Amino acid sequence: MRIDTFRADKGRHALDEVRAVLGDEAVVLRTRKVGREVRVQATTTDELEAFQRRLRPAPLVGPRFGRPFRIIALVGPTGSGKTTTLAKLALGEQAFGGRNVGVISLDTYRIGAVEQIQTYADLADFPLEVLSDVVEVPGALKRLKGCDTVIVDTPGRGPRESEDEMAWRRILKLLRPEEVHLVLPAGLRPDVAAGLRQFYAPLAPSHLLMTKLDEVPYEEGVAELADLVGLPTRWVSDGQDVPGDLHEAGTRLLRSLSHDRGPWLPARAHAS
Ligand SMILES: Nc1nc2c(ncn2[C@@H]2O[C@H](COP(=O)(O)OP(=O)(O)OP(=O)(O)O)[C@@H](O)[C@H]2O)c(=O)[nH]1
Ligand SMILES: [Mg+2]
Repeated sequence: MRIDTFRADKGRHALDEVRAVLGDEAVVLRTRKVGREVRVQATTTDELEAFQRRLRPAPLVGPRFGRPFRIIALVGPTGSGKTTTLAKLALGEQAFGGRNVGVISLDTYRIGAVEQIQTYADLADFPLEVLSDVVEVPGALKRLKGCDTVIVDTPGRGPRESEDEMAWRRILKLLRPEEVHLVLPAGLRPDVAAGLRQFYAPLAPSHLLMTKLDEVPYEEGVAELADLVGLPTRWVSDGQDVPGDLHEAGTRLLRSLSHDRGPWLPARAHAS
C-alpha cells in the first residue's frame, strides 16, 4: 500500500499539500508533531480498498480431503506465539471455542513443548495427538474423527534446522491442511519478515497470523507488515491472555493504520 508522508510548519499547510498531491480521494492516516514540524501520513481510498481486498480471507472452508474435519496448521519461527494462539483458537468464541476441536502437536523437539500443550488440552478437554513419525498419522486421524476442526501445532525452527528436525514437515505435508497460518510477531523488521515468508514458502502458507500487536508502539507499521507479507489474514493476537487476546484481523489492521498517539506504554504497564 502506498502511504505518503507530508511535512509542513502548520497542520493546515500539510493538509493542503495532501489534497494537492492525492486529490479528493485522500485519506489522512496519522498526524504527528515532530519538533516544529507537522507530519501527516496519507493514502487514497483506492489504495485502502485494495489493501483490504488483499488481506481479506475467504470464508472458512469445510473439510476438503475426504475426512470429517478441516485441518488448520500454525507454522512460524521460534517463540512467535504458535502454541498460545492455538489454545486461543481452540478455546475462544471468536474462533472455534465450544465446538469440536482436536489438536495435533508435531513439536516433540523443544523441552517442555508437550507439557505446554497438554496443559491446555487438560484445561479445555480437547483430544490431543502428539506425532513424531509419519506412520502415526492414520491412527491419529482415525481417533480424531469426531472433530469438526483439528488445529496443528508445529515446532519453531530457524534456518539452521537439521534434516532430522525436518521430519515434522513431512508429517504436515501428509496431513494436507486446508489452511496453513504463518504466525509472525507484529514487531518484526520488514526484511526479516520477508525472509521468513520465503523460508516457510515450501509449507505453502495460505494465511498470515500476526501476534504480539501489544508490543508494537501505536501498532505503527503493523498493517504495512501484513501488506508486505501479502497473505490473507483472519486473526491477530495482542496479548498473553487465553483465549481473550485474539481478534478478527480486518478491522483491527485498518484501525492500526490510524492509531491514536498518546504516550505509549506496553499493555502490562498500563494495567499495573
Ligand atoms: N505480549 C504477547 N505475548 C505473546 C502473544 N502471543 C504469545 N505470547 C507469548 O510469547 C511466548 C511464546 O509463546 P508460544 O506460544 O510458546 O510460542 P511458540 O511459537 O509456540 O514457541 P515455540 O514452540 O518455541 O516455537 C509466551 O510467553 C507467550 O505467552 C501476544 O500476542 N502478545
Ligand atoms: Mg510452541
